[in-house]
Amino acid sequence: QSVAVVGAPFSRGQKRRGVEHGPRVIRAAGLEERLSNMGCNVCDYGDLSFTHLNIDETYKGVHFPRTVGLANKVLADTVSRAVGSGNTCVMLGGDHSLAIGSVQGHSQHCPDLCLIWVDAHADINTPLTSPSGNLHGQSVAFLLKDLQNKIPELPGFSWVTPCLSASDIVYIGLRDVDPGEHGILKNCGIKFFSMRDIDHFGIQRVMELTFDHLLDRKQRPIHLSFDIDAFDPSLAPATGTPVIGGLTYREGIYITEEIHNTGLLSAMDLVEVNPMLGVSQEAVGSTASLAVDVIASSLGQTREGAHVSFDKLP
Ligand code: DIR
Ligand code: MN
Ligand code: MN
Ligand code: MN
Repeated sequence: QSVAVVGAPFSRGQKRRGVEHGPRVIRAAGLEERLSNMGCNVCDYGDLSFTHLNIDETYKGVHFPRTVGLANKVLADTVSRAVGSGNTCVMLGGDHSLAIGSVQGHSQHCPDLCLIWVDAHADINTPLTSPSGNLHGQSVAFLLKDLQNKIPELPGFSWVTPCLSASDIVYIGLRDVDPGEHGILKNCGIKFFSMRDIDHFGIQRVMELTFDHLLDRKQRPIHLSFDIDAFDPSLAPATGTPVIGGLTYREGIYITEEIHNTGLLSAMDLVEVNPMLGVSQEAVGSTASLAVDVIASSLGQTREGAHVSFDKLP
């Protein structure tokens, strides 16, 4: 299979610098060699260059709306091109506001896509419910048709057209949800599996229920948006908003193995790796290497092993 890697060194969707170096450390952890060794045909789109506008005043409490809007437009065009050329697109963030452009660009070629959002956070605040004003905590709100009458028009966002219905989304791993977000999830009837639900059902049942919800009526392309802070901070320390009590390594990899096994993964994001927040070189290295494992597993690396045909054995 053909895989496009798109680096998105961008951090204005939140306040901590450093997450713009995510693509560099994920590449340095050996991403492309891993994918090539698995038999993927890797097409590297390089790192996008984003414009940081000098004048970008906070608007209705939202920080850097024009800069975030413009960066996401550039990303959307690139993801659209990558998917349109027949690739599975892998976007390396950068902060999670980049999912706006990634999902939007993906939906240009796959209008019936569904979204699996693996994260400690729901990222579904509107500009008016956001406690922080950070756009990385609002990405899903801009993509949801059901929420448009609750969202003020932001400068830089006029090109965004919401492409998802509430029933097209499943969350996995939630454990830090703001009151406004919880109201939106409940009110729109969005399917979510919090860490408590994973404790209750087990990850195997959670994945069955996820696919029942998204794929029961028809097969459709999957967009996986994976925030590294879904993992427990002991596994992914180098990230901006760690929350105790996260996914184990085995739960995280089970999620991506199951997504691969559907054969429907069409684009994915791996976001919020911030090498400036690791307390040591090892902390950064293990977080980046975990990111590589998540991507490789999403694209077909298995724990049970793989083989070439038996008659080619020496
Ligand atoms: C919080 C934090 N819900 C916010 N969100 C984060 O700012 O809206 N998302 N950290 O990854
Ligand atoms: Mn997130
Ligand atoms: Mn998060
Ligand atoms: Mn396969």
